[in-house]
Amino acid sequence: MSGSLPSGPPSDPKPATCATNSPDETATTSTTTTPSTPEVSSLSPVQIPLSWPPDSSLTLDWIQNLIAAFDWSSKNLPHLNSLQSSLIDDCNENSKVVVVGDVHGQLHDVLFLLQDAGFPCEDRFFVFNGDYVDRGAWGLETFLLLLAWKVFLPQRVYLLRGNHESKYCTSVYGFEKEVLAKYGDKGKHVYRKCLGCFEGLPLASIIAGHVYTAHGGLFRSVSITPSKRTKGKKNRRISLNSETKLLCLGSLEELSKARRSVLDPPWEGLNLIPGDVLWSDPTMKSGLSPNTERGIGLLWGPDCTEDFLKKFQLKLIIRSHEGPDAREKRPGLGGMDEGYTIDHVVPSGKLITLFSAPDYPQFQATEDRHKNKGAYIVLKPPRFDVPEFHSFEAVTPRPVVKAYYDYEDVIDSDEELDLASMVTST
Ligand SMILES: [Mn+2]
Repeated sequence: MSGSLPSGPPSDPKPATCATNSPDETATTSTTTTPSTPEVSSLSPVQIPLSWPPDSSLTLDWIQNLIAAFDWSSKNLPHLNSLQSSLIDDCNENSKVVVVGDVHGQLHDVLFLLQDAGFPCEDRFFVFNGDYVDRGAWGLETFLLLLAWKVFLPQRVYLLRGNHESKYCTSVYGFEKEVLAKYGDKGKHVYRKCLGCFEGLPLASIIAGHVYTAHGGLFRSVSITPSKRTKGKKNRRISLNSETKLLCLGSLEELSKARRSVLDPPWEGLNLIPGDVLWSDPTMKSGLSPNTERGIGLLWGPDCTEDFLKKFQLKLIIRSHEGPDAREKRPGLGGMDEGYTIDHVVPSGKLITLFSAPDYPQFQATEDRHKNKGAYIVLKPPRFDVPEFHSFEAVTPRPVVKAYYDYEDVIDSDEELDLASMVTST
């Protein structure tokens, strides 16, 4: 990527294909895997610096080299510290869909997950549910690797947006500083390019017509209704459902019309759907209410899950966004020890929270770690609506590096969006 580097790891070619990467086909519906350090560094000779193929046609070899180069570099180079939805409807009887939750810059765990689930290929789709960067020290490598997979197999790899794919979050939780540290005088340019990518990421996906996935979850209706009292043009007022006491669930049509190209989703005004989709959380209390803990987005109850599933003939909602630290403060909802929770079970289906960063967060101020597992979900034909959970432990040891943010100060502040800071930073 920059500069010339010493020779890479020893050559030990071991070509990987879909077939050799397949997980155990006899896996039960819930498995736990204890990873050793992945063997990616021995996959092939590493070519560093990396260069974009002259004709822009990526190959499996190029991706393998990218994986090996990132893995090797993270362990051997000195650490620098200074729907809008995607409709995934071409699944067939041979397809599997792997859904992945928050990964937060934990590159080695992502490399393990890709090997354990098997690489994306003709018969294996991937839907990543956002929060690729921040907190962990390898957000840039993680995001670039996933982007490379997206470019290589655009119809098989789907990268949805998380709330951390924003200007505000990346300026507080480390990703901006990470990019500036890793790219030096080109850092600002690279960071701006990353923000441009974030703005373009889709907000949600519908898998095989049955499964809705989004980082935070459900969202409000923002349909504009003319006030009954005002018929004259002069006094014509609009009242938003969102600003009255009547918060109503939004429709997939409204989601598809929402303007997603915002550096930071607004928490007020007309364009509220992106903020809801990226920041909302489920609760056991009925109804829709403002998510006052976070300062943006909504809380929705089991009745809303049922309404949404039923109205759009869905069976499953898979969302992410809450790790073990967040779940400690959510009475009534399950803990994140296994990397997933089943939050709502209603007549039409289920709501699941999926979190794929094991032993999260990478940097913690206390010795008392959550030691949570991460998980990914595999959906299989014919209906793709019965989740098969795969839990996994963190890859150890992690390379020892310093954080790119002051984690002792902001460790809990993901709970509250600092609106004042957001105003000044945009
Ligand atoms: Mn999140």
